[in-house]
Amino acid sequence: MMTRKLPIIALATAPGKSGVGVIRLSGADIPAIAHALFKKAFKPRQASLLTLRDGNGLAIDQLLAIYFAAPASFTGEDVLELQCHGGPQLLELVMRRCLEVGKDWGLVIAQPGEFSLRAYLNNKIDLAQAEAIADLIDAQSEAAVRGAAKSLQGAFSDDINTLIEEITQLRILVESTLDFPEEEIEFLESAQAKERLSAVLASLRSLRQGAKQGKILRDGIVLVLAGAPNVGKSSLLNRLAGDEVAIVTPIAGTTRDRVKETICIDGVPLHVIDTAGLRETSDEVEIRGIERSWDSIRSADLLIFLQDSSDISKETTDLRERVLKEAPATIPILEVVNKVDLLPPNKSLIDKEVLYISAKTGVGIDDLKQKILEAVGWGGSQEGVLIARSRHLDCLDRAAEHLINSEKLAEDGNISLELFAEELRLAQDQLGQITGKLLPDDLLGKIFSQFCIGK
Ligand SMILES: Nc1nc2c(ncn2[C@@H]2O[C@H](COP(=O)(O)OP(=O)(O)O)[C@@H](O)[C@H]2O)c(=O)[nH]1
Ligand SMILES: [Mg+2]
Repeated sequence: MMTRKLPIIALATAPGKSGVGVIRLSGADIPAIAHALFKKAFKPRQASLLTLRDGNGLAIDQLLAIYFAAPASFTGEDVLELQCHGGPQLLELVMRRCLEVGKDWGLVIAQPGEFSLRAYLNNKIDLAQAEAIADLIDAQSEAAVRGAAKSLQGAFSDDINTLIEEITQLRILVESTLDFPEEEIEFLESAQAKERLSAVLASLRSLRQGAKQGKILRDGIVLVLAGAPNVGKSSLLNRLAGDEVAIVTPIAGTTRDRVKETICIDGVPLHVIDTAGLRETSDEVEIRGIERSWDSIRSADLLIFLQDSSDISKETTDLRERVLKEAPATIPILEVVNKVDLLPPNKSLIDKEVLYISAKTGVGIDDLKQKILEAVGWGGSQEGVLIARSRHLDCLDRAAEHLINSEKLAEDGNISLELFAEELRLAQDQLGQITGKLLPDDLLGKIFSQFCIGK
């Protein structure tokens, strides 16, 4: 069913100067608005070179206009696309003129994500695809672009739908047996319900693994560099970034505020935060900086605790304990010893748990990069990775829980088929939330409001 909605308008391209700026209109009465704007009837999918005039007949811009008739458009509604020249003032005037002319038909400025929302409501794309559009635009690396493009084409949704279909088949079997309670146990055996259930659970787990990789590609990883002053945190950031991002001096307390830089290792975005060295101090500014260091440690996805090879003293041992205590319990922590170039050449580096590097010479840095990727669970391959969000991971986890519950029920000799069927249904609901087939209303608003205007 198509929903007939008031017309909306928005700038579809980024604000600022550019060769071309695109303004899109979508909704009911678009042909009438287009006619009022240009005194011309449009044929669908044909570009027309036209002059847009203001109320006094003065030209505003010469532009290309393309009309798409519903349902063959991005939103599934009638759409008018205006390819104007890309000046901010000019685009503002075009918008104003359209709103003035479209007022009689209720033309309003679109809400963030409203074009995509309409496309979703009109079944042009499912929810995972709508999210993939936003992720494609926000993608921070080539791998993220490829993952989002695949999801947009429906690869992620297809996987989800296959799982839903398998669960549906199982439910049909179970529910058709509900009327014959004496045959319940035999049913489970004859229908190989347990085997089929384990197969579904295995596919779900492998999908979850791929989605976790996709989430890493989409959001990146917050990597915090922490340690005492002067151990070489800023030098390590610069080495990882391949650039002089942070100031490095031999003076302890040089870094007073967080320095943040996003780098990519094998296509994985890492938001590296260099922090002020942790120590007791009476310097007001440094105290603030150190408070921020602790805040960063508490919100890290991955922590590097850096020490100086020449100074593994009692204080750093105490500091290490404190840092380990403050960091979130679930995150990986890499213990790294810097400045190995200062060690005598015959000194053996015994501690297997510790990584030895030199931010100055670059020794051990490639190894450290690999350890970083391993620590965050990056599988090493971008093949087949589909972009995903925490929302998707949560749904997959809840679906797995319900499938595990039904597995447990199937283990039980006195299985209740009603409960078994109910757990399957709940698992299916969770999967349906990913593609938006079964979605609480409030969630829909939340998801699309995170889009920017014009999408
Ligand atoms: N020899 C040597 N010196 C280093 C190394 N890394 C950093 N330094 C020096 O140690 C001092 C403090 O470095 P910095 O990065 O500012 O440390 P931070 O206070 O932890 O940020 C500077 O003089 C750096 O040049 C290293 O790997 N080897
Ligand atoms: Mg520093």
